[in-house]
Amino acid sequence: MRRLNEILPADRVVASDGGHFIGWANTYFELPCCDSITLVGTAFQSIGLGLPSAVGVAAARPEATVIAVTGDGGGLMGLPDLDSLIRTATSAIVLVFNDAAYGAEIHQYGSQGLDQQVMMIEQADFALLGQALGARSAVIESPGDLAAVEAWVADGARGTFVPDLRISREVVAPTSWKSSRRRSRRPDPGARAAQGRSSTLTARRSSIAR
Ligand SMILES: Cc1ncc(C[n+]2csc(CCOP(=O)(O)OP(=O)(O)O)c2C)c(N)n1
Ligand SMILES: [Mg+2]
Repeated sequence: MRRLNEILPADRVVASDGGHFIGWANTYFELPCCDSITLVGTAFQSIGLGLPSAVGVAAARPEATVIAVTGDGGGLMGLPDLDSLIRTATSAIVLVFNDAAYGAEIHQYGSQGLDQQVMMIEQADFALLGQALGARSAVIESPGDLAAVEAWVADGARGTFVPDLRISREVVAPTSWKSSRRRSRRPDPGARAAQGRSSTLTARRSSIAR
């Protein structure tokens, strides 16, 4: 995410689905202004709305690069609007946090002993899906693979790029219910401050030129 923050155009606006990944964009991305991010998954408590919302954001802010953030679960639910985004956006990138699972369920409920089988998703290839619909795309398995995103930005960041971010299910976000419960049992002021920073809307004014 730090590397993507460096790579992506400074004039950016984020539309985020809900899921275990929910804290990453607002933690790591510098944003031009307080209205540069919409956490639609949080607002509606429903997954699957990230991609449709990105279509609206792209229509409203055609001069900016839209950063759509979704999981593989929510991304598959909103898949028809990946097509809408690719057909209509001037500049968009779809960050798919692909852990082949409903990760939030695993970390909240699977970790308490519930059967995780129903929380798994067969690995979907969002790079292929994006390509089939007319986007540029790449499977990203390590930071070095982000060179494909750099190349898209170097070409003017036009149209839509779909980086299929193959992530580990083992990494538990500090914003997750499980880790915040653990912290509340063993208070750690430093971690609490970090959680507060990442779980609130931290769309900070930054020195990024608009
Ligand atoms: C319509 C709907 N169904 C189910 C849920 C419960 N739910 C919240 S997060 C989540 C998992 C989302 O999976 P994914 O999009 O892959 O993101 P991940 O948690 O794996 O990062 C689910 C099923 C919900 N909020 N809305
Ligand atoms: Mg997932």
